[in-house]
Amino acid sequence: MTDAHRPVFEYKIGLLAPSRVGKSTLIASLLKEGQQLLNRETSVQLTADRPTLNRINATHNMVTGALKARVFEPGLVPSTPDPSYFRLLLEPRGQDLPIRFDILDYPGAWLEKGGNSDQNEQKWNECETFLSDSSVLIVPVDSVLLMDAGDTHAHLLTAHLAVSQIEQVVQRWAKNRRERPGEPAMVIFCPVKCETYLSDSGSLQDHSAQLRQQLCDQFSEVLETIREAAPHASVRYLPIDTFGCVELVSARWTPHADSPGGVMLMPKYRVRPPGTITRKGLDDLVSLLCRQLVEAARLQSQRTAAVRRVTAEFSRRHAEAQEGFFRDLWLKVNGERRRRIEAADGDEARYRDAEQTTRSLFDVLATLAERANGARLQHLS
Ligand SMILES: Nc1nc2c(ncn2[C@@H]2O[C@H](COP(=O)(O)OP(=O)(O)OP(=O)(O)O)[C@@H](O)[C@H]2O)c(=O)[nH]1
Ligand SMILES: [Mg+2]
Repeated sequence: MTDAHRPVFEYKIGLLAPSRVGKSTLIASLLKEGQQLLNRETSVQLTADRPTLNRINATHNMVTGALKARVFEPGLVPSTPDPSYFRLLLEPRGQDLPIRFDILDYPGAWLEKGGNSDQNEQKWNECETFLSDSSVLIVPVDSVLLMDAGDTHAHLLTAHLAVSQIEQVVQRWAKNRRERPGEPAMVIFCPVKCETYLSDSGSLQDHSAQLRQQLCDQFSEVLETIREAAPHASVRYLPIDTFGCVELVSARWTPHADSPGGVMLMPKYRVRPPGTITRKGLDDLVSLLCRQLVEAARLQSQRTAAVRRVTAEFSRRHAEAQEGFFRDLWLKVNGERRRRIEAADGDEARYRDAEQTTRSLFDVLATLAERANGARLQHLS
């Protein structure tokens, strides 16, 4: 979106996952990791507004405190009660060129049950609109469900992963993206809680291929929907450890009235000493998001510059047009010629501003591109 004089770059990032998968934890970790990574390695900084910081710090303190005390309960972070927006700003240092991205967090139960109640239905509709308008969709997937559901409960997996509900939102998103081909379109499947399955997290066994295969099998319809409805969309796979220092001890199905089949898979974790968070994959997620959104901003700025160039050329021609001796004299006397020249100068300055913005964004992109991706980040199509 661009106002008449100043570029405003705003993007939406949607998360798609049922309850208790790890959306809120992922958002909190994203800012923490983003600040560390970008502030350390690039000329770009990531900031957040005060309410966003407060919420993120609250989640972070709760989790780090528990890990230090070597306690890790799945119910540690309370379920999100209401939708909330996290506002992050990506700013090239020393330049007034903010790129804003809004991330929506909402109670995952609403995705499962379309708002869960009559009074929440309207709020859920707003969430759905945000999700379908998002430039990037992140789909966090519970790795324990993928890998440790067991044969007797395998038939419940699709329902517990909310595949059909995710597919519905993705379908609407893909249609929107197809109608706006100049805008970014990316879906990132992020298995979370995968510390136990990947050897780079300290696990003794490497189940990375199995994890990816399970995800592709379970989400095959969603992948197909994206391929058909938005073939230009980029689809990535990136397993993420938001804590890294925990290890699955057991996962048991326990009775739970509200869940599909009346049961829920309850994981039990052990904290690996010294209980310090060692995130994996989040640095790649931050880089990927930043690159995608800065590139989108650059293209947007380039389009603005192209439009402004045409306007500036037209204004200049209009300002300098010879319209005959008496008419030219009249234009000079009544000040119209001067007004036209001033308008042409203004249009030219706006064109140069847009050109400068495009160049600056290109420089930012070059800095971000210097960072090599980790081995976890893969293409899914
Ligand atoms: N082991 C492990 N646990 C995680 C990870 N991410 C989240 N969790 C835990 O999973 C539980 C649910 O995380 P939340 O972030 O609250 O999940 P949510 O998707 O926001 O849930 P709702 O708010 O109900 O929609 C919490 O106890 C987290 O500590 C991860 O990468 N690894
Ligand atoms: Mg939540």
